[in-house]
Amino acid sequence: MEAPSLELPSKEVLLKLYRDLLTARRGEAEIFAIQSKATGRGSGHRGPGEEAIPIAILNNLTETDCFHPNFRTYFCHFAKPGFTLKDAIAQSLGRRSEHPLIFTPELGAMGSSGTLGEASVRYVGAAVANVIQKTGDVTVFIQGDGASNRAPTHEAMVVAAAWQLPIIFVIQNNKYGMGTSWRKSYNIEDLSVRGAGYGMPHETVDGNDMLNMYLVAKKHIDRCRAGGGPSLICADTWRMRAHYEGDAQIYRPKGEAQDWQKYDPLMRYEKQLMELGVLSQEDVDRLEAEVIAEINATIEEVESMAVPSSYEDFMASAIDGL
Ligand SMILES: Cc1ncc(C[n+]2csc(CCOP(=O)(O)OP(=O)(O)O)c2C)c(N)n1
Ligand SMILES: [Mg+2]
Repeated sequence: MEAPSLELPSKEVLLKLYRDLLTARRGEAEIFAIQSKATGRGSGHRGPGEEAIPIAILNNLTETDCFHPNFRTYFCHFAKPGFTLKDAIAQSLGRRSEHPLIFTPELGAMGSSGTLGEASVRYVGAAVANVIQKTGDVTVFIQGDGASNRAPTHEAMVVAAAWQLPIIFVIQNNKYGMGTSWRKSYNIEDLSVRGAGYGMPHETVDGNDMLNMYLVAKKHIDRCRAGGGPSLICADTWRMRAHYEGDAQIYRPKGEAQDWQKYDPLMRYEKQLMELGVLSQEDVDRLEAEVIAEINATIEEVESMAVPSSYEDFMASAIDGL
């Protein structure tokens, strides 16, 4: 693929990306603090530092496009048109949300699986349905570097390329699958080159560079929407935290995560917007206050909602729709 167009998105888009990135970072941290307090210990798979990948993609999708996130950055789903911050917070705090993130077919969330890799074939199915129904919608399927090594993913890519389906596969390469470095899992440097073997355009991008990630995602999504078929993007990032909170990370060189903080997409993007003259320090302070206020107000609203009595109750709006 050729380099993304150097044309800058409008100021409105640049600032929307910043606000979404900030909301994802602060929102996930608030939710984690509440969950830790409730359980008495930190747990969960956290993804700070990886948010620019889904945020860039979601800002290029429509309400009816299909989207599957990597589980680690699930919270970012609020940025998909049709979903809201309240949906993401309600789901994270175990309340019934209007649009369950995991399964709201009318907004392109077609379900997932705790068995990594399995969902890839499901989303190929969604792409087939979009072709048959001539919706013009595209599908973006993100998964981690570890999950991308699984057999269903390969089957999905073979079929997607053979049938030229409107689907984009994205590898969120944070360099680890649990305690195993990608160096021990792959004998290639650039994971995107696998696309050549399937017969689809492929590209590697710095997934911590918000603007470039947005431009690359836009290029592939526009191409796919115009009937150009599938492609594979490898978005490089870093897992800044443990696999799960509490994991002692004995498999990781000391200080590695701290070193990686200098590649933090939020800090980098903030600096870039300031250099472009799009953002001032006053804007940063104002947006920070606005985002925190919005998150706190939404948490308060969600915490006043009843706790579902069963899983069926929790998922009721999705199940009713079937
Ligand atoms: C088929 C399967 N094997 C193993 C697991 C256990 N498991 C959960 S998360 C994980 C690591 C996944 O790594 P990656 O896809 O790179 O995502 P990351 O955690 O880095 O975001 C593993 C092995 C699983 N859920 N499913
Ligand atoms: Mg990984």
